[in-house]
Amino acid sequence: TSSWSSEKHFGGISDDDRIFQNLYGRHDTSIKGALARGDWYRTKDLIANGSDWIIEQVKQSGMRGRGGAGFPSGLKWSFMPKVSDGRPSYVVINADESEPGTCKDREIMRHEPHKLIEGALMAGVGMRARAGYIYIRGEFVNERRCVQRAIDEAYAAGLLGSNAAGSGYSFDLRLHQGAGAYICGEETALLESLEGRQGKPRLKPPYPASVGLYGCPTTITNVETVSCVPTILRRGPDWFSSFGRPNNSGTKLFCISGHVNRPCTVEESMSIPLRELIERHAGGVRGGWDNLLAIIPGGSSTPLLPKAACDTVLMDYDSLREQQSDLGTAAVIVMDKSTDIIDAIARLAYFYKVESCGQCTPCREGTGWLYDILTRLVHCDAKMQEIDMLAMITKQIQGHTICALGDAAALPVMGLLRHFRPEMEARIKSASKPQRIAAAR
Ligand code: L3W
Ligand code: SF4
Repeated sequence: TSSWSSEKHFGGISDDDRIFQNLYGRHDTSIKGALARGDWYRTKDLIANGSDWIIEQVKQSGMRGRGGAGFPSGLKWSFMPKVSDGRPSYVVINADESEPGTCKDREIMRHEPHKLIEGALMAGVGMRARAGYIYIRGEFVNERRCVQRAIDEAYAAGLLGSNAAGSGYSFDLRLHQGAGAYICGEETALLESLEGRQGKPRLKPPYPASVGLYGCPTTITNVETVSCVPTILRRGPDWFSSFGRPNNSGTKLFCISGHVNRPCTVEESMSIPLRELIERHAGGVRGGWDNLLAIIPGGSSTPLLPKAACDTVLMDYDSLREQQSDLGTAAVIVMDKSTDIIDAIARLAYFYKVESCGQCTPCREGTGWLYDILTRLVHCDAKMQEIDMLAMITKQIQGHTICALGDAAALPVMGLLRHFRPEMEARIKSASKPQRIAAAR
């Protein structure tokens, strides 16, 4: 089923190899504690190696963007202009973490904010940016306080602003709070929102590296991605790429929720087997592995996997794509046999319907149709031909919209059709009503 070698072991990294030493906030989160853990250590010397060196190190590490798309980070950052045409360049940190199941960036902002800020400075120098903005999710009130406190501490210590960290480089960092819209996590909607308009995605190209914030070259990059950079520069790209498989390198934060004994967010090696991840860190599936029904492996936008696939799949881009799913944000949502799987996917369809910005007809109308049909199915009120209609709607949405939200709405339904069609047909044939009816709506 998968191309991985059973002789190679990808899981169980040592504490020393964890980038996020204070992920659970057991130690001092202030600058004093951060300095004691090695943050901001000889930052000036690392910056002195120059912009090209920073980007090259990130490229060599093989790190892929941790916000969901998995685009190679060093390559993306290298799209920024090396010589200014008169416009300033900006780096924007996407802290709008809203993907259902995803709760990793918030742990960094709560407990390791100095990794984020030091990483923002290094990314800023690498991309020759004059300033950085952190766009934080509206609901993250406590996280905003944590990050703002850390920014204030960094300014007071001379680590940001003119001559940041004694490097001779000037870099300002500002925090901006969103208003609670999922779509503002899409990079161009985020820019619109940052500029003071409604968060509606822009057509790409032009990509933000050419025309971004205020019409200037901009790179939008995820909190976890940026926060890994100081450690990559200190320990070297080879250290980072020694974890996981080629094309899937590094350590990674995984968020494990749902029907497990101990839900958690944990840093592990990329390519760890999914089963090992759950059993080692989340106390296993409630009622044992045999009680597993399905898992959404990478946040709500990634298609679910039935138990048989979960037995063997590795938690990386390539292995999950072989199973027609994706690593996404590495948010693992576990569902045991007590789950009404149709109801669960109907609930996600409701989320995308509500969060669609409404610009594109296939997304605006299609997300509503997906939700309506799935809801009828949950209530045993659907007709058999509506199952094919669901499939048709997903095809009409996918690839026909301005941004990835349309695809994200279609993919979970496609996963349901792929793996649970017999259950959908049985629901229609069944005369009895289901026990559980979507309570949250
Ligand atoms: C210059 C090119 N830049 C691509 C850049 C592009 C962007 C990045 C990835 O995210 C994913 C989706 C879900 N020249 C370029 C270029 N770029 N080609 O590379 O781009 P792309 O288009 O592959 O993806 P995207 O639209 O940035 C969509 C996932 O996000 N998702 C999850 C969201 C998660 C959260 C959260 O809570 N953290 O919101 C939702 O759809 O998996 O694959 O920077 O500019 N030729
Ligand atoms: Fe808006 Fe949906 Fe179109 Fe994205 S795909 S721009 S969310 S209507």
